[in-house]
Amino acid sequence: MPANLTPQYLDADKRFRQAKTAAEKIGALEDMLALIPKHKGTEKMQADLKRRLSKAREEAQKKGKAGARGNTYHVPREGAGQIVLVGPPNSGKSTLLAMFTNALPEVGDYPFTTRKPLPGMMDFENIKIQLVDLPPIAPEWTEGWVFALIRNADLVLVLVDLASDDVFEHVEQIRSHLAAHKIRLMRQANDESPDGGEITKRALLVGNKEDVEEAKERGAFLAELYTADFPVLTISAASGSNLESLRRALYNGLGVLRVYTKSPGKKPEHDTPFVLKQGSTILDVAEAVHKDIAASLKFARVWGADTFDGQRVTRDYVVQDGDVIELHS
Ligand SMILES: Nc1nc2c(ncn2[C@@H]2O[C@H](COP(=O)(O)OP(=O)(O)OP(=O)(O)O)[C@@H](O)[C@H]2O)c(=O)[nH]1
Ligand SMILES: [Mg+2]
Repeated sequence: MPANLTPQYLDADKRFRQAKTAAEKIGALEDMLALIPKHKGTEKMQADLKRRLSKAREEAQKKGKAGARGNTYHVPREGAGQIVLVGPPNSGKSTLLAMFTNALPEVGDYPFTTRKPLPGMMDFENIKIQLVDLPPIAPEWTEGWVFALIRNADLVLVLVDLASDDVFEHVEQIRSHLAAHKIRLMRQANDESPDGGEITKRALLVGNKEDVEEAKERGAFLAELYTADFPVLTISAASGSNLESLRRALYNGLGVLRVYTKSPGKKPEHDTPFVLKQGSTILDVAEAVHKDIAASLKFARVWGADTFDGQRVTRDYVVQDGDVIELHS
């Protein structure tokens, strides 16, 4: 089976071969592992990458803690998707993480409070979504591993500070800073169409601190300027205003859907949805349940918005959010 390696993967592979420091090597390997197409034909390569990554990490550790730490971090994905909090210093990223999750980040009234990534799990209805707080993106200095984590995420939440006069400049700085690291933020990402190694990432633009008096007008202007490029929201992480809209917007931004399985004659498992990418088929659902079920799948019955109750469909039927599915093998 051909591996069908994408240009992004090949770009990461090139970065690995050109890497001079342990941190660069680890970052490139992490990207390769994230970008390699996940199918049977690449299983050996995936295993090989994992082995090389753990060896590179071990070597970095051996070279002394000071050298190894601070160079690279990896946050394993959990839940329905991974969303990174990206913004200029002091915009309220850590405050937002503390509001949405049980994580206890340090919050400070000064820039560069956050030094390393901190994940937390946010509830959304019957699923959990992972948020990852990051150090700020600043023209002066941002460590390379921050970009590796952004590349690896499913959605980028750009959080800017509406209490700052420079809020519009900050949006542009972040976009150009990420572009310099070959990450382009878009409303809808297309993983398959990189230009010169550039990857596109789904993003949401959020103006924080709308409780501050001068922030109101800036918030309206932010929406006017950027709605063509991203979904734009304004919130106050500290006072909690508009956070429920943001929670939903984050779920929508992930580009996923929830389906429920049931056995014949039984009720659907409404507490435990399967979370899949939009555009997934019955076969993808079966694979998520168990590969043996996928292998022997004959047809399915669907109860959903686009079907009549219990409609019989084939394995390539594209499922919709909320569908209840009975797999027959
Ligand atoms: N008025 C107001 N202040 C806020 C709001 N959200 C955060 N702050 C304050 O803004 C300051 C910075 O908050 P943090 O959450 O530490 O900001 P950060 O983006 O994580 O900062 P770095 O880690 O330095 O990048 C703190 O003093 C917060 O209390 C808000 O909605 N309204
Ligand atoms: Mg912080």
